Amino acid sequence: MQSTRKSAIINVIERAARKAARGLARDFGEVEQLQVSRKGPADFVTAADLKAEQVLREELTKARPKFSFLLEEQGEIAGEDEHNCWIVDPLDGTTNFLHGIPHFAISIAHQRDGEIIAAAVYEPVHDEFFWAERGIGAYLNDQRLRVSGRTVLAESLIATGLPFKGHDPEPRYFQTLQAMVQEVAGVRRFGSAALDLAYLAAGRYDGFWEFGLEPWDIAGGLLLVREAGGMVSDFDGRTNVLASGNILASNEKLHNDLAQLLKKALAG
Ligand code: 2AM
Ligand code: CA
Repeated sequence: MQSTRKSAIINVIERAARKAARGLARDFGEVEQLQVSRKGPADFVTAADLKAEQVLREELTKARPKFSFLLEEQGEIAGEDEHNCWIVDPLDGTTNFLHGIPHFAISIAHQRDGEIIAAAVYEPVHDEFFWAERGIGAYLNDQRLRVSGRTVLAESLIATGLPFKGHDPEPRYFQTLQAMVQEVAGVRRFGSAALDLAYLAAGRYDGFWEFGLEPWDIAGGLLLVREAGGMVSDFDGRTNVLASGNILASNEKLHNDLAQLLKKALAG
């Protein structure tokens, strides 16, 4: 298995992610106890999410004091350096976390002049640190990642995200879901877009599509997929998915078939 030495920027990202994850792991242990209380753990989880974001902001600022931020909870924070920005989701898969389901992650991406050039998605429960650097590759811990080699839709496992409460409903989503389930081996909805993309980069899933995601959900994962040899676009084939939030990602061989399937479903 090929391995590589992590660059300074990846080390910065890893240190911050691991520090924030220690707090999240402690809080995740508490969540289970709170399930039985009448109010449930909602406020507790909101506090855990905010705390993790604050740790990430502090750690990343310590290492790169001038960088700007786009944070899920605190929004945009202009730094002295407008060219370099951290795009951070402190807890992707919040609903899983809230219900005591061990499938959530921290996502951190370094964007320079609009391009994501370094990123990581860290899943603390299984200690899976997915990271990528532009032009260098994607890795899980120190193991090189490649997207799957599947070429046939009927054999492919495709991840997605369902519309959820509090978001504008996207009725066309169900047209795409209906078309997809008829053509592929299986569809999975695990509730963390960042991990969906990381798993795709690792060849566990063969494709992923979702409507209306936010930049922090996908900024880290899209570099993982691209550096693992996969393709990321919106449903019209454009590559700036951070702008639309509509995302189709897969290995190169399936991308066209999936794009056609979605196009047909959306037109129908
Ligand atoms: P979050 O956990 O950071 O909120 C899955 O569809 C994606 O949508 C996740 O990455 C998740 O990110 C986001 N999302 C926001 N609210 C959600 C909800 N109520 N249920 C499921 N996902 C939600
Ligand atoms: Ca998220």
